[in-house]
Amino acid sequence: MKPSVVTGASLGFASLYASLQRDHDINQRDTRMLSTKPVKALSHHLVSIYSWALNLFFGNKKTVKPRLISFKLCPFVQRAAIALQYKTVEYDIEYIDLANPPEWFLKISPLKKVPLLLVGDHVIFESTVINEYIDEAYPNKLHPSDLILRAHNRSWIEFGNGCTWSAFHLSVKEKEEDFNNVLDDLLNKFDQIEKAIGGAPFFNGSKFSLVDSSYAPLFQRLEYLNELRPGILDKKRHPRINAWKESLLTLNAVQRSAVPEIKELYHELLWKRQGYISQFLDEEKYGKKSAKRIY
Ligand SMILES: N[C@@H](CCC(=O)N[C@@H](CS)C(=O)NCC(=O)O)C(=O)O
Repeated sequence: MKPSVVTGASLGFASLYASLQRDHDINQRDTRMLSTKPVKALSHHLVSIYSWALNLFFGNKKTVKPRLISFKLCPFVQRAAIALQYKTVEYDIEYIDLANPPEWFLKISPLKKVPLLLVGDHVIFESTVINEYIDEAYPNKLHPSDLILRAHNRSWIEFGNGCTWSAFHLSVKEKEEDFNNVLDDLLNKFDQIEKAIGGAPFFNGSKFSLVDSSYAPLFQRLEYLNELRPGILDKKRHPRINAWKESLLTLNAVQRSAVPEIKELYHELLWKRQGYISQFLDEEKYGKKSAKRIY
């Protein structure tokens, strides 16, 4: 069902529910009013049903197709693509080159960063906010309905932001010692996540959530780094994280969330970044290094 229809239906039912609740409260407080109540209540309900039906049939049926502004290698964009894919939302995607960002992008992106989600004239930025929007706008909720569990999920998504930055630092640190310090820090963070995982195959157990969409791009990059320089993913130290990673990386929504040549592009990016890790790439394949670049 389209978001506008869902919104219309929800508004109608919410208003009907509020009206019934109000009547119930009034009836509880003042039984003297009962004689006039049924007529008033019925008219309230008819108005609610009528406005819901109007919304349903004549409301904004032309749902805007969201447009995701992306850079092919950005893990933060990929979080949004996973949420959209998992919910089977129709969306457009536009790739920009962060080494040479277009003028129109710099004008509309407040932080000059991807992802952006364009919804009509609105520009939504920051991956966690974008994913909250996607979850609220489209059916099949990914956030848990339980209030405290939802807050718990949000906390671990925030924690995952720091881990995603650690993966970035692993790709740029030039000295082995600095690389190892970042890795130690990441593995200590993983010790905490290991204890926070609530089940299998996903973070909360059987139901896929926004925590899963937040960590999958990180795990994908760590997998690539670990293939080059083993010791980043440690099954003995973090068995639950590694099982979680396996479940996520085989998921259709995750596989469709990035371009098919992502691994090759990621290797090229590592080469451009000239970090310690780039020495494990095949030098003959990439040729002479030019000046260090981040994108
Ligand atoms: N906190 C942001 C981080 C986004 C971010 O750092 N994106 C990078 C690409 S992965 C970017 O656009 N960098 C451009 C720049 O820093 O100039 C989010 O979660 O959306």
